[in-house]
Amino acid sequence: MAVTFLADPRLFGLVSGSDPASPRQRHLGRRAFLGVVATGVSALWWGDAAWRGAGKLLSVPSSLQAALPAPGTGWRIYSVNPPMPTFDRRSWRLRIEGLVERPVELTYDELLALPRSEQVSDFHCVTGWSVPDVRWTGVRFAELLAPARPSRAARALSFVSMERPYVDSLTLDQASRPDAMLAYAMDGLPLTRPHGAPVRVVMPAMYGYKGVKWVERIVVEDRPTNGFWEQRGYDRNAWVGHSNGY
Ligand SMILES: Nc1nc2c(c(=O)[nH]1)N[C@H]1C(S)=C(S)[C@@H](COP(=O)(O)O)O[C@H]1N2
Ligand SMILES: [Mo]
Repeated sequence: MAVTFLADPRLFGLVSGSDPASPRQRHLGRRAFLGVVATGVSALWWGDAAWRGAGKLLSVPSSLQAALPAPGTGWRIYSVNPPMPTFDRRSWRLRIEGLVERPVELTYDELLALPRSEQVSDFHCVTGWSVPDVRWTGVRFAELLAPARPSRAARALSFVSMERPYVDSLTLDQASRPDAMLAYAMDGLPLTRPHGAPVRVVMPAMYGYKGVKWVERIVVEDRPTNGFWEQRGYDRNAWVGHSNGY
């Protein structure tokens, strides 16, 4: 495989800092967010004019999420429970379990040996920033799941991050979209630690919180369950432009 593990110099300096920040939210169900907004609205530290103009603004306690700008890239690095997980190529395994005939454990090299897909898609965070034309390389979920042989009752996938307690899910239909994948490279380089090394979920039609970083386990289930942000009021079906983050 052509992929080698290189540090991305654009992001290298970001790993050590961890200024906590509180992304603001608009148009979210008030009741669902009562717990979250209890700490009140804090400063929008990255100063996005579009957001200052938004009417109803809610905040998330800084203890729930750290954000770092990645200068020049358009990305902001999110993590709910710093420090970010570290990836050890030798000991890392991706486990696929749950409603399967054969639970599977893949090494990083085995993952890279699976049929590879590539795509260019836009990325949208529900807090209002986007990154156009991200080139992702990885494995389609159908290819990834085939060896585990999901049972007839299988309807959904839960993605469990090495970063506890971050988790999210997709229905099998959603995961079967031609632009959904488990990605191990971004813009031609292996995923960096801030972006979720070694693998993250890519679901361009939905907001970024569906894209679990530092994935270590995929659980096949009979129904989707609420992910980290969904337990805090965001829509599980996070369609860009058609969910409560819109
Ligand atoms: N494990 C984990 N995955 C995560 C998050 C997180 O905090 N922890 N944040 C999500 C959100 S809200 C967004 S917008 C993207 C941000 O991706 P980035 O940090 O690579 O910019 O990651 C998503 N995946
Ligand atoms: Mo996000």
